[in-house]
Amino acid sequence: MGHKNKEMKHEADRQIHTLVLSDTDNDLQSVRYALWLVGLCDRQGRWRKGIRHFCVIHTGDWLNKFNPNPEVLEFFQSLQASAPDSCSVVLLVGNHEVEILQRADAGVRMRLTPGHLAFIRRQDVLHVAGNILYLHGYPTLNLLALLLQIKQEEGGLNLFNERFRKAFYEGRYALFKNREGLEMVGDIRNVKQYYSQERENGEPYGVQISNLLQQLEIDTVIHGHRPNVLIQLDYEFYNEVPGIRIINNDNKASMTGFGAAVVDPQGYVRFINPKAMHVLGGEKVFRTKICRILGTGKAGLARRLLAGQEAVLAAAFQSEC
Ligand SMILES: [Mn+2]
Repeated sequence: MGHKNKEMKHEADRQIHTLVLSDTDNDLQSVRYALWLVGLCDRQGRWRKGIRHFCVIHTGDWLNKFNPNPEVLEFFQSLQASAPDSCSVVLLVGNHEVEILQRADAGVRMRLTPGHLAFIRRQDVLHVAGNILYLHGYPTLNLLALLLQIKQEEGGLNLFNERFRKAFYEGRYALFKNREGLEMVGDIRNVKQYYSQERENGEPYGVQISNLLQQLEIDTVIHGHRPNVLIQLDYEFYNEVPGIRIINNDNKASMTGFGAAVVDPQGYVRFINPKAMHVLGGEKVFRTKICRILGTGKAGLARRLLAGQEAVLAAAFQSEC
């Protein structure tokens, strides 16, 4: 890629707003609601006309692991396929999706067809945009060491996703069949203990992970997997993984009604949840404000909120949510 193209691509990256959903666990209602609330879709979950430069990322566990609902899978499939130009839908696999594939592989009967399972296998394990890493659970040493190796080989993220697919879905390294597979998507049993344990040189895993992330030029991790009551958790494990902002976006949306994070083109993160809505004065006001920030409001999908107003709203979001 030439220098000019690179710059243009960078420019395009910066204009993209991102909606992050997590752990919706077969619950379509909370997904449709969040998509409507930010002005991306109508009530039925169909893209509104005129939407540009938006990325929807689901950090995994879109399905229930014991009873995956084909309708839910097909909804995401169609959201992805019908995304307008300059928009995309990234569906990351969580441990639910991995476990569904494992169970199907073991011959367990479920409502998903081979076509549905093939759709899951085509989705990615992680996503990097700018200085943000999106994945289902917590970054592990294995995952980051592999990423760094690929980066040093000038392979880029596509190669990683390709490698992951081969390793897990084609069973090449047999990771798919055991616990290591789930650890790759960040499903660690005791995270605090994991980040606190020391390597042979006496350095805790968390510090090593922080170093690896910095070498990868990543300073923010957005993930789900571990439920929080009502609101998202910001600066999680900041003592254990210093210098890295880890955002846990799982606010148990299927129980609380809705939850999401919005990342603006400058990398500023806002949280959307029932508490934020309450603080800001209810659904109508909340939706209007969000849509104005995102440029998805009725007043014209092109116009953006004045800088001063945005700062006020940003402060409210930060202190309360
Ligand atoms: Mn999970």
